[in-house]
Amino acid sequence: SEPVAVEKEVMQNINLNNTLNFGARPQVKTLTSWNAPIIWEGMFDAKVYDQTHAQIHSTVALTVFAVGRYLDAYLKTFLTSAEQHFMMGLPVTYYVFTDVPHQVPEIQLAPQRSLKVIKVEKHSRWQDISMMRMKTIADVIESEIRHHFRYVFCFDVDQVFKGRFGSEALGDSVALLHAHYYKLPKERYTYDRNPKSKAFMETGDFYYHAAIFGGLCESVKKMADECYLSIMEDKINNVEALWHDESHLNKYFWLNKPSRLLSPEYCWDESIGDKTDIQVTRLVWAPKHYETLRT
Ligand code: 2GW
Ligand code: MN
Repeated sequence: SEPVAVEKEVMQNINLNNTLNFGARPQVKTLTSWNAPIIWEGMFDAKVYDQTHAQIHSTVALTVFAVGRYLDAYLKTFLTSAEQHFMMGLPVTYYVFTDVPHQVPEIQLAPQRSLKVIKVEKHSRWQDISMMRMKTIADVIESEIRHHFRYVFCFDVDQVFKGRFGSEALGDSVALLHAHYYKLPKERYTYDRNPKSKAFMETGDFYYHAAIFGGLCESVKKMADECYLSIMEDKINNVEALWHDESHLNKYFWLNKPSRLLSPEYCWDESIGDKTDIQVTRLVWAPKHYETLRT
């Protein structure tokens, strides 16, 4: 049946079964002002989520870009760790985008899981490597992913799965709270502040991290399309948003509220000293080697 209807049914059942316990984490915010849940460890019953999504045959595509030196530096660890922790029990296909397809490592995949390599160009500016992902993601959802998968999740490659990253993360439109900003006052959010950019915003709800976003194919397609359009309009006007695609993503989610938010447990930076809220690290930032990778 129609995907959006199916999704509503799933989420309704899950909420009816009362499996999101908003009071389980009194020290952190678990609900937004527009009533979207913010997922923290302890709030959900993993079994109920997994069973429900298995019953309605949820399927997930994961997109990841490994262009240039990022392939050797990060891809193998990203994929092998995803095989241990990402959406276990559900059919998953990895879409790896790279300029060097023959260098994609051989990974042992569990049953019902597969990997597809798609060749992309290597843009000469790293800002474009990052921003142009929006265009590629939109195109591949349209031409392929939406025909085979209900959900699509888009990841930076410079990270490692360490714990369950499961079906509780699935939702209509999913955004991630940035580990460095979730505790800071709004004045310190690094939104784009240049009125000439399409990403310009004066205030917002949260500071979202572009390292992970996802949702139903049609939601992610719409988001990627809009971000790409804004990025191109900026190029015509000779401006670039402060944090590139991430600035545009923040603007998009300000105007189009996500239906589900992931806590920083879903993308933690281990160099952050204050870990009091983090009961489980599901994914962590890989060490950066800017000197060697960004030259
Ligand atoms: C990126 C920056 C500098 C040099 C190289 C690259 C690069 C990025 C590259 O050579 N090859 C490549 O495949 N990428 C892809 O773009 C890769 O998937 C990587 O994870 C992603 C974003 O670049 P990254 O991870 O170095 O940037 P971060 O961790 O600072 O990312 C945040 O800000 C970015 C915009 O500046 C994006 O919004 C990103 O989604 C954010 O997490
Ligand atoms: Mn990154």
